[in-house]
Amino acid sequence: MSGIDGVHRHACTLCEAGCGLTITVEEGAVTLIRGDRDDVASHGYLCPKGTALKELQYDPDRLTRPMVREAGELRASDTTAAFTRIESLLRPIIDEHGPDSVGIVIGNPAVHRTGIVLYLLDLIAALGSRNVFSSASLDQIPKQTAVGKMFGDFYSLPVPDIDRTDLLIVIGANPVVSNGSMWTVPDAKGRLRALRDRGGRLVVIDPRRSETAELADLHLAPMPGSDVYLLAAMVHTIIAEGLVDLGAAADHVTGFESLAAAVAGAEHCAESAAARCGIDASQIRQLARELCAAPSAAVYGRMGTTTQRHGTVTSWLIDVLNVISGNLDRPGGAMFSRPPAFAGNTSGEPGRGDGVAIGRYHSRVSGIPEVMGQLPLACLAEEVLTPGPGRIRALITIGANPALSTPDSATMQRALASLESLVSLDIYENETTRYADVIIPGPSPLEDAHYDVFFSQYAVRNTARFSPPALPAPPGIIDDDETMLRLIAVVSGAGTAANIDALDDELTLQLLADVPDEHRPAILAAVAPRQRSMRRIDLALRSGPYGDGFGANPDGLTLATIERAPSGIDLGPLSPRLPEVLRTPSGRIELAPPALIAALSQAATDTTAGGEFTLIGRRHLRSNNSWMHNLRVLTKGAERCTLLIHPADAHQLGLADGDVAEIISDVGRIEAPVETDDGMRSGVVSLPHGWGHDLAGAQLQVAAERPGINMNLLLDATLRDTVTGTAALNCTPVRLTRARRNDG
Ligand SMILES: Nc1nc2c(c(=O)[nH]1)N[C@H]1C(S)=C(S)[C@@H](COP(=O)(O)OP(=O)(O)OC[C@H]3O[C@@H](n4cnc5c(=O)[nH]c(N)nc54)[C@H](O)[C@@H]3O)O[C@H]1N2
Ligand SMILES: Nc1nc2c(c(=O)[nH]1)N[C@H]1C(S)=C(S)[C@@H](COP(=O)(O)OP(=O)(O)OC[C@H]3O[C@@H](n4cnc5c(=O)[nH]c(N)nc54)[C@H](O)[C@@H]3O)O[C@H]1N2
Ligand code: SF4
Ligand SMILES: [Mo]
Repeated sequence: MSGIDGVHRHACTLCEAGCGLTITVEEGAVTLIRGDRDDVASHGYLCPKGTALKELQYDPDRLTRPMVREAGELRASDTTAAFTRIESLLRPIIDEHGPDSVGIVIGNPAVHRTGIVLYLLDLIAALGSRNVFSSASLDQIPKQTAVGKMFGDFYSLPVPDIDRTDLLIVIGANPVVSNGSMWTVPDAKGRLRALRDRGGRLVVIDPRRSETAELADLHLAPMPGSDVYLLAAMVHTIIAEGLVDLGAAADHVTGFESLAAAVAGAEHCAESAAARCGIDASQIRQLARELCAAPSAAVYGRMGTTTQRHGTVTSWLIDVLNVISGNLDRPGGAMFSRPPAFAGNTSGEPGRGDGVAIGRYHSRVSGIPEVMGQLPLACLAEEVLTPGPGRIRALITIGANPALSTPDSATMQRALASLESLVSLDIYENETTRYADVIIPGPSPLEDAHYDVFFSQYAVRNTARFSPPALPAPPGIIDDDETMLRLIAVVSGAGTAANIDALDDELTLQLLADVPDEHRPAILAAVAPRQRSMRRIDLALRSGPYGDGFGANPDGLTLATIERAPSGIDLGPLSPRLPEVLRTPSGRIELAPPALIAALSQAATDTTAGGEFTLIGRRHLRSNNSWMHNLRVLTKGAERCTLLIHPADAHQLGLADGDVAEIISDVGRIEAPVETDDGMRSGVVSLPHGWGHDLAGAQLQVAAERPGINMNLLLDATLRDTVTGTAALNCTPVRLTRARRNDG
């Protein structure tokens, strides 16, 4: 027996769905992980990655001590020595070359770690560097920019009300595999099936017949990168045919005339789009009419639409369609969540705000505008490798693996190797952290307390849930919030000896800057029993839209109330939020932001030539970006890092299943096994990302057995979204040849 034996409830923090888990611990060890049937959001669903948290917990390669480089080798060390080293590495660089000489790279897992997320802005402010990069700029910043301009907040993103909709149009997303992104929708597959069972329709627009398209009533396969034309033609059709119905948005919209003028031209009619997309004009028109005729409908787009040369414009047109078909903010349409904490659109003056600004500064080498205080990750390597004042000399990576995740990874790896110092918060010694001088590992997902700061903002139902740690962390590990506070102390010059509790008090007071002086003592007293992240969660919940207002609303939420409900508290279905959700200076939905109108006309004249084939990406249910390949329970079975190609294309090239193809782009060449798939659009090929675990120095025993190949070696880091500079990951021109025959 052990004191931790029993059944614990905890959120899975591996992806945005955040499924509720039950974790059985016997004799101090995890014996079983299942879906929590009582969970208010996921109702017992979990995917194979959730169960694999058990293998992650006991993975011998997972770091359980800080690592510090000594005599050229990373060796297990302790927290004091690690921070002393970090100070001696970073402070002299900051003192001599200024804060911009140290960059921060925030990766995907970081946004799932509460203790990291809640202190990121403090770390960035303490360092004072403009060179902040995150996986958001390999991913979603085009969408955030579009909604920011339309609704006034980068996080005000309408999501399909999937459980009530009559028609769902999914563009460039594969929620059956991804379980939703910027759309918190655990068990997306079950919900899509339920939609069809109740007579609703699912339309999927994707160059590949994805796992989601397999479930659809209609699958349209456009050329990659052509969605902007397809969507503009739908807007054109709806306006030209007099089908516009602004619905709930009618009294809250501005810019309709400019929008109508921008799409009126012949270049945006269905015939023009058909030629560029490779889809019949009649199908484009039909879909536009269907969208307007449905009792309720929602249009949703993700990676396939954001990581494109016209990603921001495409993302904007998706919500334009939601608005002009009368589906914004109506049940069954595209609705705004009302999360219990941390949302910009539930604080400040309802219905009006400062809006968003982008381009407050620009990247040094390519002059790319800042968005949300970040620069595109696709610009990181050039910022390290290009000499001159302001060059990045040192990096702090936080749950990020740019060596595999960024386009043109060969150049990225060269950049990492050339750094004067690299400090990594990470749980593995892998392709990126093998270059590190210091690695600070945090607790495993099951050893960590969790509150979902970001993804509750895009949820299909409003809920509140908190997970205390299910397991104790190893003795050599400190909580992520302590790591962040110590790092803040070091980069700000306060030093390793600083009192981090006093520092935390000071930073917490800054969070209350808008609160009148006379109210602060009572608020601080109310949350005083809590420390660090827990105090911030309590503060946010209590001042949030369902909060107890520190006593003003005694039945309202506090951290204590959600602690008493380990499977979460249901706060109800999505409900209309117009106009109070808006934070634009006009107090209206900006249907035609000038920068997006200009970018649309730029898209219309884009003549960028394609290649022989266009390479796109894909994900698999048993894989999670670049880092879960060290868990045999997930990687066993058929080879997944394969090149998907239409059988007719393969035949023409003399390629058969199992042959090895050489794939050549302007940037690199790689070899990958061929898998024919009649669900691929002809002329388009697909590879998954996050593979290539054969690099010397990485300590990933299992992953190295089946390393796969890194598709990012082929991608051009200068292929970027026209508005935000976000990497265009899904449209690389490539050539193919047969490298080797399948010899069995
Ligand atoms: N070609 C192509 N490239 C892509 C994509 C694509 O579709 N195609 N997708 C892009 C997208 S959307 C994203 S979000 C990025 C993701 O890429 P990254 O942001 O690099 O994220 P991951 O690959 O998920 O993992 C990054 C690191 O986090 C570490 N890690 C895991 N768990 C923890 C933890 O609990 N604590 C800490 N401190 N570290 C942890 C892992 O060991 C790993 O080193 O990749 C992008 N790259
Ligand atoms: N199992 C699993 N789940 C994950 C992840 C994972 O690695 N594994 N990663 C997580 C992360 S970080 C993210 S950001 C999300 C991503 O979530 P999604 O966006 O749902 O996932 P993707 O698989 O990238 O889906 C993109 C789809 O776009 C299609 N596509 C590519 N180019 C185009 C195009 O030009 N036009 C159109 N219309 N479609 C195109 C691709 O064929 C693919 O089916 O998933 C998250 N969930
Ligand atoms: S879908 Fe899978 S990985 Fe994502 S939260 Fe649920 S169990 Fe975890
Ligand atoms: Mo992502």
